[in-house]
Amino acid sequence: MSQPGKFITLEGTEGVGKTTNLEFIKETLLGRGIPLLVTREPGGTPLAEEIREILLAPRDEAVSAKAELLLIFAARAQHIEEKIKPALSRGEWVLCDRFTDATYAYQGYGRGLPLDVISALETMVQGDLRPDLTIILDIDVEQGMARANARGELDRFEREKMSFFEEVRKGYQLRASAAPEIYRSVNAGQPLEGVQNDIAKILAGL
Ligand code: T5A
Repeated sequence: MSQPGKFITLEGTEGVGKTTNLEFIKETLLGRGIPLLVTREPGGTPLAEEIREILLAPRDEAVSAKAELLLIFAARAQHIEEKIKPALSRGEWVLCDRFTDATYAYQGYGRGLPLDVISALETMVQGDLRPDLTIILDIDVEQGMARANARGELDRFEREKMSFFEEVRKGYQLRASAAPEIYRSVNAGQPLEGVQNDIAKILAGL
């Protein structure tokens, strides 16, 4: 999609430090005078945030992987129409905490749903909207989960088995290696200063 503003997404498995580094990216871009909208998925608008609550709440009823996938794309459709597209057309850059790569990684590689179904929904919901840059924070799954556990109560996704997150991580790595012109992978297992130095170099290149 040709748009005046750039669309940047941040991805990774649990406890990888997205929230921490999102703030760093935001400060770096604002420091350069770039008009910026910071948002997240699932969520980003009141309706999409309600869907997020449904998705993340631990519950006794098993959640069908297909229901999960459709809820995620329902939230995304709302988010794109109401928030992301208007910001890009105003010339703002959009920095989004997770986007469709998370769907490929979690619902595709993690849950085992067909990637071509996800791709069809992606086309229906997004048209030709795709990120200009996706930074994938990569970390050993156990190290990431140790960080997530230390933070407190776990949401419905964080209660999954380690093998689930190994698949999710593999999914991110496969997507990153298939399109190196869009994806940049950062070793998130190193001390924060090192992570942020690597991110700063990527942003400078942009
Ligand atoms: N989901 C989402 C899907 O299944 N499909 C989809 O399509 C989408 C969009 C919620 C869930 O939704 C699922 C995936 C998710 O499970 P979320 O809230 O973005 O999405 O996911 P979380 O991974 O839970 O995100 P968080 O923001 O809660 O965690 P972060 O960002 O990974 O981690 P953060 O920054 O809070 O850091 C964790 C801890 O580590 C420390 C921090 O201080 C913090 O205490 N830390 C470090 N410590 C040492 N060294 C470093 N380098 C550190 N970096 C951070």
